Amino acid sequence: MAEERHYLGVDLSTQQVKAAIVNENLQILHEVSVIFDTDLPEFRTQGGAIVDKNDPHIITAPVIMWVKAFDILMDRLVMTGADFSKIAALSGTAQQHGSVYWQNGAEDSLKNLNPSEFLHEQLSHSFSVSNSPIWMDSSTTKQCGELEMAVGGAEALAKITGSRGYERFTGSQIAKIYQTRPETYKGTERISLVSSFVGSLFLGKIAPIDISDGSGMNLLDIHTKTWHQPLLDACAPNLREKLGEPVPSKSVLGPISDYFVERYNFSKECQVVACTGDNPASLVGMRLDDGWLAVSLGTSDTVFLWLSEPKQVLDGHVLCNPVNEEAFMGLLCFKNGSLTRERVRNACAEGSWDIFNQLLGSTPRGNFGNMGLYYDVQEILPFLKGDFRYNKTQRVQKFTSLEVEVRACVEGQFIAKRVYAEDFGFEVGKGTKILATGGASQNKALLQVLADVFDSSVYVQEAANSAMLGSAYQAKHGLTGERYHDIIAVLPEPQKVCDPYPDAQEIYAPMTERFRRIVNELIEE
Ligand code: XUL
Repeated sequence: MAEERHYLGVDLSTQQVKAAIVNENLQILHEVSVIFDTDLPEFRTQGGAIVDKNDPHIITAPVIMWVKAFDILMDRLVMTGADFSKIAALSGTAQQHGSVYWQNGAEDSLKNLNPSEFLHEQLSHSFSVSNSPIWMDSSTTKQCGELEMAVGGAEALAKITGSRGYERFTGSQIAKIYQTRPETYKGTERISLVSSFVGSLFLGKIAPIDISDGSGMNLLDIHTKTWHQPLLDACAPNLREKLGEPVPSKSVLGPISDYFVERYNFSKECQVVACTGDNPASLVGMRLDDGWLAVSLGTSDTVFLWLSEPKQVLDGHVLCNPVNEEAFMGLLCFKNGSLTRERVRNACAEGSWDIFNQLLGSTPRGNFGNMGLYYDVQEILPFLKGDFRYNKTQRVQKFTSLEVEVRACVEGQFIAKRVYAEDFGFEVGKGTKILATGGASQNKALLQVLADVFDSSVYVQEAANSAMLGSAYQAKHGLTGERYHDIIAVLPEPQKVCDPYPDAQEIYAPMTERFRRIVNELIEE
């Protein structure tokens, strides 16, 4: 019967909720999605979010919209002919950092769901905060400062939790709710992350938070994998009880609730595996491993690293690794990705990628000593905005040719990634491999520069919906207890697209050092 076992993965992301059922070989059998703005227009979200009219820093999403989307999602899976009785295990993933506040008595409602009614009808009074703060919120600068102070500063907080205080992280969000709405906080039975909220719906009781998504809260000690009591105390009283104890990411939480058994014909034996954040789940979906670095080239560029040691950095995030409890993952978010590349393409290459690639190919590696940093919007890494151009010796207003500008943009973006990846302990050119994903990973000319800057071979693989698929793989991983490597071995190998040129390190090692010096000078200015 082993070949009959299927696995379900659900991803509650910012704009939509998606689900896929895979077979034992991790091939997709069914895939559906519900888009919040268009499938649930009554909630009037934009991109799944609501920006506060009076304060644009406050960004939320209606929790009951997520529940309603869940009802629709299940019905859409039914319509595709999904046979839920074959699902041996399921797991979920969600946008990181957002929080869900369960009203006193909510767990009773979850335990006693009537299978002939929708979830949203039965859970409409289960939430003490109807609009959940999500990762786009940036209204908690004050509370971030308080959390940092509680442990002796930003560096100390980063050392304990893997990140300095970030507004979107859940600890400061909970602190703000406690400070501004103490009665609401008091009336809250439990607090979930969006991922553990997904798990709770399937489990029919409040699911624990997993350690990987838990490390996006500024509350978890990533070394001991337990809550850090002084940080809990700095947020709000009795927080430990409301959060529950965190669990390893591949924990089996228990069987699916009777609601799903009776309403959708799930097997009573179907197990729920802990749900996690979308970035940890993507690491699983991209089948990242030791020695690999994944670069996602999209609207914003994201770098994922597998870390054996929790390297302390002030910029970027260290999260507990979702597949190996001993390991960690590094996460770097760069806001200026595709849109900046497109701006330079439009200015220099008549809006054509072909011309852009020809210009890139007509300049040598190292760009005759020219370097550029281009930030259309306030960049996180480094914290700069504007264009900064340098020739061999000094800062200049303009470059002498369009091709120099094109290469400066691409090299500058990739050198920045190398700098911050090195801060995480990533050693280039030591047999390390780069996995390129996202829209721009189709462009081989860009990938050649990536290979040279990192002195590493670059690979690509089909990685669409990596978080959703990662959660389906994690369901199998959790249930079977098989080694992660064995589970993912059935997936097609990533394809190598470029090797670095032999002189790559000679050229880019000094440029990386120069980039560091330039950034330090600009930041001091
Ligand atoms: C990561 C982050 C985002 C969300 C998006 O720190 O805030 O990537 O997880 O869903």
